[in-house]
Amino acid sequence: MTAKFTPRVFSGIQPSGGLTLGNYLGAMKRFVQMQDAGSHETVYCMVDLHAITVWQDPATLARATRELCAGFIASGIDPEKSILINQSQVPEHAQLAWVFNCVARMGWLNRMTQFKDKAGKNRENASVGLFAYPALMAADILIYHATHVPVGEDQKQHLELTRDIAAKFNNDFGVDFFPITEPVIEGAATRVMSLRDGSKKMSKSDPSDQSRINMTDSTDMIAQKIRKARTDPDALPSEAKGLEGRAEASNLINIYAAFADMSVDAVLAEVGGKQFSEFKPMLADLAVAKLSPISTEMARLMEQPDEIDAILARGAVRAREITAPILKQTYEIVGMVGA
Ligand code: AQP
Repeated sequence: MTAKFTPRVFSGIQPSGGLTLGNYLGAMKRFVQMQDAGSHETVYCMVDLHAITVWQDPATLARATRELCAGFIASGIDPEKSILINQSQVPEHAQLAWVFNCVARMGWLNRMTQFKDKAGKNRENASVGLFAYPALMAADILIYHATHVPVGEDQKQHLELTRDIAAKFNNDFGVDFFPITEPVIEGAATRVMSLRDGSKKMSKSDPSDQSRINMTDSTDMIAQKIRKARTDPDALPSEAKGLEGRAEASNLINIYAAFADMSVDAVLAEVGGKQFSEFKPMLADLAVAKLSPISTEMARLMEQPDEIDAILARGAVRAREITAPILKQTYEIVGMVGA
């Protein structure tokens, strides 16, 4: 079904706060690998329209968007090799989302666990945008006819919905227009967990700053957060099987494996038998070695906001060469006069 489509990767990150280690290992690091592999065109996006599905202070949102752009570049995204954009600067995302709001069913969106988690008990007070979030995400992907989407484990359900929307659109209108996109959920860090609670995902909106490592944390702060990370009293096992039922231990090993580009088994072969008091400083040293060049570069780029804005403006022009014709064809398929 996807054979006739140009191999193209799309993925995005919300500027809803500072970048976390979860975003970096689960998404950004893999975005760079896919860019450098050269087998696909790559489009990466700051999804500011998604961020406003919950309240954002305007000045903070603008700063977070530029900081996220700096994070992409500092992590290795090359705005010449990849198309790097801010979602609201490419209006076809929102235009296609409206069409998809009319394709997606209430029942489908009602099943989305992220909406349930984020809306909490007070669903009546959640924004309509938060409910419709997955239809906008489907539009983000399909406005590029993207064939592959690298994401963390938490986005799996939204990717399934994207596939359902594409299939229903194709079926409703008797076309083979949208690809059935493949999720790419790979690597040791598809789900980085909170440092305070191994059952919760590490998240930029967690009220506890100790629960996460921010990409802008100082080296001392990174080391301190890892030292204080919750663990159990047992020594580390020598094989992955020994991590079963030990969520916090498993999380720290996965983080190490992702940073070191090693398998979990290879890490455990090295550190099995060690106490956390010995392992945590090893992890802290590795995290600092990998993250501090990125945060230094982010800080440097943040001193040049005009350069960041120019990169995003150029990205939007390149993006619209792809998105404008796809929106036009969508409107023609749907029957919009003047498309
Ligand atoms: N903890 C995580 N482990 C692995 N991958 C993660 N991602 C996020 N957290 C983790 C991946 O990062 C990409 C961008 O996510 P997002 O910022 O658009 O939204 P999110 O998943 O809701 O991230 P946060 O940090 O939890 O943001 P808030 O707190 O604003 O909701 C996605 O590919 C995601 O899988």
